[in-house]
Amino acid sequence: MASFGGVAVFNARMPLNPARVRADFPILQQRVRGKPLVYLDSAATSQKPEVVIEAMARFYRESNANVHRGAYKLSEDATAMFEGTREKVARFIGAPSAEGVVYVRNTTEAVNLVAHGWGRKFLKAGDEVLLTEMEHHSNLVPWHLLKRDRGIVLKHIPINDEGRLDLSRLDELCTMKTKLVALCHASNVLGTINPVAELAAKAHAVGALFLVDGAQAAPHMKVDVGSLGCDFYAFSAHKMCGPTGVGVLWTRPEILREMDPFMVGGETILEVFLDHSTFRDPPHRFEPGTPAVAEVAGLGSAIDYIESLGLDSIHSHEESLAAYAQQKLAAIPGCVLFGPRSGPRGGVACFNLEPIHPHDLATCLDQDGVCVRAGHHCAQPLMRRLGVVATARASFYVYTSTSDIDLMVESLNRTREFFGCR
Ligand code: C6P
Repeated sequence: MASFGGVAVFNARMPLNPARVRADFPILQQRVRGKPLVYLDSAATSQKPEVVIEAMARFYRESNANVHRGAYKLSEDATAMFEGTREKVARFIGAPSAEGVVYVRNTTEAVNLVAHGWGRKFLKAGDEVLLTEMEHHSNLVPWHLLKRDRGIVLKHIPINDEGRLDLSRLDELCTMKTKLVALCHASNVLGTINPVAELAAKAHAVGALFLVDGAQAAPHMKVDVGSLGCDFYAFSAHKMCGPTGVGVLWTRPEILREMDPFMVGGETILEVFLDHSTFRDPPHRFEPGTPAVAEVAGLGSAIDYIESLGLDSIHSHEESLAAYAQQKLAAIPGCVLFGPRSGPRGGVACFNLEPIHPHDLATCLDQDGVCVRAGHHCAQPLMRRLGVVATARASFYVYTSTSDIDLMVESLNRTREFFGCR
């Protein structure tokens, strides 16, 4: 919880004060090459507030034990925290119960779990999976393997030049042959926020299930899987102030009960004989081996922290930052911006500064303590659609301020001078 003198200072309706929020993040207090750290790569991973770091350290100092195994108090306490956090996660995404909440390592593992546990069991040759042109590789490659192994057909909703989904051919693309529609809630490259509820209704109208990759949405806006109409919702703790190594796949329990486990062994089973085994009910059937217990403690603390700031406040803070960044970047000669310039969007500004290669840009910005990502952002098909091999990307979170963006822009201008750009 963000607190000053132990008192919570933000709520859902208050605008964020990034300078105060920044004080909660020990890593942001440091200087890099003698300059204040300007961290603009939160879409890759967010920084962690002291409360989250402390929750994990406290778990190891005071409560460390394996879960679901020990008949002693330490293990019972660890199990209570682990299962209590599962309920907190369910509340966080508006799920009616914790039964559908499976702890995984990250969003990538979550999508793979759906492809293996549901796709391999229920999809057959000729069945169609509808994706989009703006997907992260995590929501493309698992389906490529099912195309290879099961003969499923992949279709893709194109994007328009603004960087939003072009839904004009949706009736052609989403038909009775479609068994799953799977897309990102928010793009990690364009910042586009997709019309998830509308697409869920369309998917369900043709009898398809609906998967949402929420990696770039759950940390930044209020998610309600019920009103969005999701059957699967995936996200990673490390992008929402939590630790690496834990993520969530939420699945509508009726579907989860029918899915096959993807990895099996200890924890997933009811009874094991020498030649066969029987499996536990969800969610435990899908959580093999010793889980990331301390990381789950960190995830619980991260949810408390971002809820104390207010998801609505976080979203409007980032929307204003994105608009500010686009305006400042557009004023730099040679700057090409990608992604929607108006309407709902997330806290991402993707750009190139011609003729400088984005990797060179990122290296020069680093000299000024400014961290941005450069590359294809694990979205190669989208890069091809944009006609580039790579871009630079600045991405924002609760601790980002307009002065961080100003420092990036100053550094970009110095970089232009260094490269002799006119
Ligand atoms: N995008 C980025 O810099 P993992 O790595 O499993 O926690 O998240 C994968 C993932 C899935 N979907 C979307 C939309 C994402 O943005 C990401 C992660 C990072 O953009 C790392 S490539």
